[in-house]
Amino acid sequence: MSLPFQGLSQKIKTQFKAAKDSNAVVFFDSEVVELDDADTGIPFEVRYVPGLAKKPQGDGGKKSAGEEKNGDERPADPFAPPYVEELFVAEETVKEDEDDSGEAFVVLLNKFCVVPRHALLVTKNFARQTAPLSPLELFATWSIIKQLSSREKHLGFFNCGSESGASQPHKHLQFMPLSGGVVPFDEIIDAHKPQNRRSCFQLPLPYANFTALIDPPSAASSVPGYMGQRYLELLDLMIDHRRRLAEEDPSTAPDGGHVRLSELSYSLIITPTYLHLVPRRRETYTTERGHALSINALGYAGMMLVKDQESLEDVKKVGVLAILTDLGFRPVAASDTVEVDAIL
Ligand code: B4P
Repeated sequence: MSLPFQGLSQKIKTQFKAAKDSNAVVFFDSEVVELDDADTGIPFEVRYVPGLAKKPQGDGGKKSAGEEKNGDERPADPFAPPYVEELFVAEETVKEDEDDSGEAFVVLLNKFCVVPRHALLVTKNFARQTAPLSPLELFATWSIIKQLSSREKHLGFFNCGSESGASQPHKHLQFMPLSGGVVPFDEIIDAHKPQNRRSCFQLPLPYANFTALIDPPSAASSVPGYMGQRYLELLDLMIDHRRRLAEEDPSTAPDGGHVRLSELSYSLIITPTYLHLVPRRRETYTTERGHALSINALGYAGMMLVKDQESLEDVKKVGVLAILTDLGFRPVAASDTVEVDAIL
């Protein structure tokens, strides 16, 4: 069995060029500022995108801002068929094995694009963005990132929950090429990987975070189950962390006192070699001069986005790590390595 979405790299390239030329993709010019963190050595980058300040909030963009509505005034779902032809790249039903009916996915270009060839994997049928990822969703995303990265390094991400920065409720994962060829977190993750590569681990950072290395089995049919298992281990650590945090500090307990997965927000980063999950306390950071910065999973991959010059100056002053810390939860475990032996 081969990996799904073969030949995607060329399709995205061709489609992106045509969509940009026809203005089906709204492309925003940007400038990248490197902001290395002195203590951790993480080479954070801040992308300054002045044009995005003019993008209407909540624009699903299927037609123009707010133009297309359902009868009940909900904005239309931009990831539901029929697809905008210029943004459509590929469609495939991904299966675990030949007997499996599988799950259908569509790859679309990101309509509001800051990095060329930023694309989305969306479920063909509506699924909620707050639902946990299925093994096939993870497998499809990981397969795409792995294939695309053989030409140009790519990163995948998933914004889950009300505090994660997600603005679309239809389930979607995103992937984009890395302009610098590295994820700012690659080095610190490599430096702290445990001897037992099966153990999930926490990086020594001021906010809770959990990483699982990916060493997939050689048989492609076993990869979905393997990916699902690694992800479940991270979810398990996140739930356990929230429970222990609430025991220590009841003010951090979710409403109603019970930790429910469907109510937790988190940022998930997916690369060919690891999954990195950060539980989210808040979506938005307010800068010294009162600008609201919505930080999605890319922030926790070390790539932050600002839409105005004052915010850029404020981020430089306070530092990216301080912002990520403010929007995450404090870590509970004293040790930087957490053993997970439970099979969920
Ligand atoms: P979500 O999971 O809902 O949220 P998001 O990535 O944070 O993007 P958001 O929509 O909140 O935009 P923002 O101004 O913060 O993702 C939905 C995705 O669907 C987005 O990529 C969106 O652009 C895309 N989309 C919406 N309508 C669409 C349509 N009709 N057809 C196809 N795609 C559609 O950020 C603007 C952009 O900058 C986003 O793409 C975001 O991912 C990206 N970005 C954020 N931080 C970045 C960084 N550090 N570097 C590069 N890009 C960055």
